[in-house]
Amino acid sequence: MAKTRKKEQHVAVFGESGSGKTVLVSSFYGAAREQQHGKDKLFSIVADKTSQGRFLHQTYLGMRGSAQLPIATSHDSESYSFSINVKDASNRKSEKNRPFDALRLVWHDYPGEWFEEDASGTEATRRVETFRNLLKSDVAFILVDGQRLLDNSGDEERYLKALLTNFANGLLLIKDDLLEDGRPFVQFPRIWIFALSKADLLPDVNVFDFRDLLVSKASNEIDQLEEVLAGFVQERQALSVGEDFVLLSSAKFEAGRIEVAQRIGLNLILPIAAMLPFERHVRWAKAMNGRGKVYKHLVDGAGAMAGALGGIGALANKLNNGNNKLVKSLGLVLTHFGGAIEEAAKLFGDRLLDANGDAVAKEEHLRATLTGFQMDLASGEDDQIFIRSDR
Ligand SMILES: Nc1nc2c(ncn2[C@@H]2O[C@H](COP(=O)(O)OP(=O)(O)O)[C@@H](O)[C@H]2O)c(=O)[nH]1
Ligand SMILES: [Mg+2]
Repeated sequence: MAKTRKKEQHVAVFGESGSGKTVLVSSFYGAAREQQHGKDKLFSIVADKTSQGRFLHQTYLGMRGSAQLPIATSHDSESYSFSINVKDASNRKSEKNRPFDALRLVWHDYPGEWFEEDASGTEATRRVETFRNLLKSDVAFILVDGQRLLDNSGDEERYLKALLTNFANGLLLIKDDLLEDGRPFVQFPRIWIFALSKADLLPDVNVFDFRDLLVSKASNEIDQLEEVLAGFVQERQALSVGEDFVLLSSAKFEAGRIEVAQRIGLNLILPIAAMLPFERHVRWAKAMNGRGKVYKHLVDGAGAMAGALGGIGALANKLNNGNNKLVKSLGLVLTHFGGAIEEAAKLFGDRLLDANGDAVAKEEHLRATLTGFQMDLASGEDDQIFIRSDR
């Protein structure tokens, strides 16, 4: 059997202890387990480590069956790896030219205590090591705890300012250890999304209200955070901090009951991880004057995705089939295939529906999955649970 080639997407989830990180990943995985037998499901989500998968599934079932909450595991950073396997087509030919066969989502949790408490010795070393994983992520979520907003109702700035300031300070503290010889990174999360966790507690708040709350109560702190993050990257114009927003709720929590079927925004996590960097990177690369390392980095991933979306045909697929010998010429990809990559990154409306329908009809399951993700993002926007930056 041919080896499955996976395109890896890492995401980082930052949140204070109790802000909902463990419940979120459990609910994400548990929901995937419940849906995997659907006949028209194009893909399945499987934990790469079976014991970890069982733990998440068990946590989910505990919530579903007996309203049991996961045991708090503060202070530990966890990484979870999931394979998103696309269903085999009955007609294998339809999948022959795809640049990759499956996706892998690697989900890194970063506990907020890391930003509130100083560490020293081996603990400090361990933290820096764990933060190195962060560098692989394109997208980072900063969780804003809906419960804490409720607790500070009318005075939300107290919580928001503290949250963002701690976070920015924590990043500054490890900056020197993280940056080798002080040189900013080419690869580092460049999309920082504010996510309202436990959104079920604030049923009247849509994503625009959430954004407006952050901007009106904590815009200085957002600016500061952006400044700090800009200090980590080369080409700071290729950075979005607090321009994308999403509402998340892992379940509806009531006294003695947890309605796991009532979720908000969890179905957007995978589309955000897979598709948001693609369209953003293409836009940034296009706006760049130079053709330096950052440009190459951005275009590298984008080319493969555009190929999978069927945007640029077999030649570009060859360029991007993971054959690094050819990566050198990737800088040329945007120049030569620029229009087509951009098209693929900007598919929306009727054209997106058509592309998805076409992929489904031809049993191009990877393309159908990815265009489906783009449709999910569009629905998220329509439903006012997701705002995507238009810069
Ligand atoms: N209302 C509501 N409560 C949640 C949600 N997610 C988590 N919680 C509550 O927050 C607590 C802490 O969640 P947990 O995932 O353990 O937080 P972590 O410390 O960030 O991993 C849980 O025990 C739940 O009571 C949610 O989506 N909605
Ligand atoms: Mg936890």
